[in-house]
Amino acid sequence: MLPILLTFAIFLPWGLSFPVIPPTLQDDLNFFEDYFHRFFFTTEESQKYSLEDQLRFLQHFFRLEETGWLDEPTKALIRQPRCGVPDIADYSFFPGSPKIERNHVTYSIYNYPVGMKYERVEKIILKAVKIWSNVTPLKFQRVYTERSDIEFAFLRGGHGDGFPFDGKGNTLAHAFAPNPYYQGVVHFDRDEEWSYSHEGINLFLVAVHEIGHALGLGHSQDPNSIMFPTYQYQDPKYFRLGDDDIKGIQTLYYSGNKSQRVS
Ligand code: TQI
Ligand code: CA
Ligand code: ZN
Ligand code: ZN
Repeated sequence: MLPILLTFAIFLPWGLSFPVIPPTLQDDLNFFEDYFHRFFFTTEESQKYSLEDQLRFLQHFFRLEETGWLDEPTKALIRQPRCGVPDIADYSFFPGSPKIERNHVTYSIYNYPVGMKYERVEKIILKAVKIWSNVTPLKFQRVYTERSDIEFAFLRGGHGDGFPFDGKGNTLAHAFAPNPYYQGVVHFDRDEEWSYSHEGINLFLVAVHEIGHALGLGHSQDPNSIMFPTYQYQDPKYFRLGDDDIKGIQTLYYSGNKSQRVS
């Protein structure tokens, strides 16, 4: 009899303080899903992936250990305060508002897409970084060394970073959020039909969008923003950032204080 009583005595307090489904877990999962839709895929897109895959995606993206679990470091990351930006703003940042911590930013170009002259690709990337340096304290410099702050590359299929490209169509490119420990990258899917014009996919427009990500901007809800998550052709000759893009990037880079603490 004694062992049974003992078991009871030990488990009773636990039974009282933890209901069958811990409400905090459900909260955390809901929070994660909202968060994921906000920063990564749309609700529709994420139905293609299991929760575990989404967690791995997020963990890879932020260079956390890829457990596929909503573990403590991951919970801490998604619960990080989202700076003091009011909800009326359409732009978004990555959690913790990471940004490039130097004003002098070097970039390199690893290779070029098929069918485009390299001089023109160089000009397009230069023009795309200028779009952002015009409205920030950042100065970009093209370098030919292996170590650069941002590397541009045109890669096909699986290319070693855990985010394989998918052939012509669908995913066009990706960029990682700024991280003090890793080189920034902007990868373009080599299988896309990259172009200077309205045919195929306009390289300049996608480059501006991806550089926005590489500098720390997430997607914007404002359809006039280049960070809006759908591709819409416009003539690069007359391209201007949306007001929302400018507000977003300036909030990030003119915040004065390095550490973006919220009261
Ligand atoms: N590539 C996605 C993108 O850059 C990858 C991605 C999804 C992403 N969510 C992210 C990257 C959050 C950083 C942060 O948006 S994409 C467009 C647009 C893509 C899409 O291939 O779908 C552009 C790449 F906006 F046109 F839809 C570039 Cl411009
Ligand atoms: Ca593709
Ligand atoms: Zn990649
Ligand atoms: Zn994007």
